[in-house]
Order: sequence, then C-alpha cells, then structure tokens
Amino acid sequence: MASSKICIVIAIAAVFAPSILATEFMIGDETGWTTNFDYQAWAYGKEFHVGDKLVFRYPPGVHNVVRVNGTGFEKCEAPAGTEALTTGEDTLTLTSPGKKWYICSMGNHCKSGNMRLTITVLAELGSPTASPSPSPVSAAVATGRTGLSGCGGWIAVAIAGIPGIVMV
Ligand SMILES: [Cu+2]
Repeated sequence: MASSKICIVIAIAAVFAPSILATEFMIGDETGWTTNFDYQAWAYGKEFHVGDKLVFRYPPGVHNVVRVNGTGFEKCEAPAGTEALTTGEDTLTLTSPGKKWYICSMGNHCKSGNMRLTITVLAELGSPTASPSPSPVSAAVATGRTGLSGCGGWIAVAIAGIPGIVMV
C-alpha cells in the first residue's frame, strides 16, 4: 500500500507536469542560428507545443530572426514593417498552435544560405485538446488496477484540479 506521502508527490507531479514539460529548444542545437544548416532536418521529429520556447543564438549583427508568414518564408521576404529580433539570444515563447515561419532577413542568408525554419506548433501539453483521454488513466486508478490504488483519491483530485489551474 503506497504511503500518503508518495500519493501527495504523485498528485503534485500530475498537477505540475504540464509546466515541467514545457521545453526550451535551442535552434540548431550547438550550431545555433546560421547559414547553410538544414533547419527542417533539425526540426524533423521534434514536437513543439504551446508554452515551449525557441532560442535563436547567433553573433549579434551577423544574423537576425524575423517571424513571417508562409509566403514570406517561400520568398525569403519579411513583410514591410516587420520587426526583426537582433539580440543574438532571442527567445520566443510559442503562444498559439499552428504553423510558424522564421527567417533571417540579413543579406541573402535566407535565399542562398537556406536560413529559415518552419515548425508546426501543437496544443499545450496537459491541455484538454492535447490529452483528450485522461479518463482511462483515472478510471484505472479508481478501480485499483494500477497498483497505486491507495493514491486514487489524490490523483483524482489532482486531475480534477488541472483544468482549473491551467485556466488561471
Ligand atoms: Cu543571417
């Protein structure tokens, strides 16, 4: 029988899992944000969620980061009036799901150097849309099939509390 201390830890983990799971992506990993790097290959297989962060690292003044639309991405053109990020350590938090496009608008870096990235952002981890089936888990816990039957109450309370906490 699990002790109530363990139950409390599990319950707390269940509540805070969404924020713990938010990921910070270093664009290009050690290579950073530069020319002649395959950012589509880098992004391939990665899952980006609302709440995650993108970090573009590069020598300031050499590159920049401009968020564009699909057309801007294809043409390597930033719409007029678009502000570029230029600090060399630009952190963007993904705030909405869907396709996102980023380019470097310095010189011909995008066109000739393929300095562009497109990703598809998924719903926030732990949100109702991202995890449409939490019920089988709590059902299993409630019926004691997981072996943590003593925690059923704690976890049920924690799971019930998630939507309220996320909404705050
Ligand atoms: Cu550049």
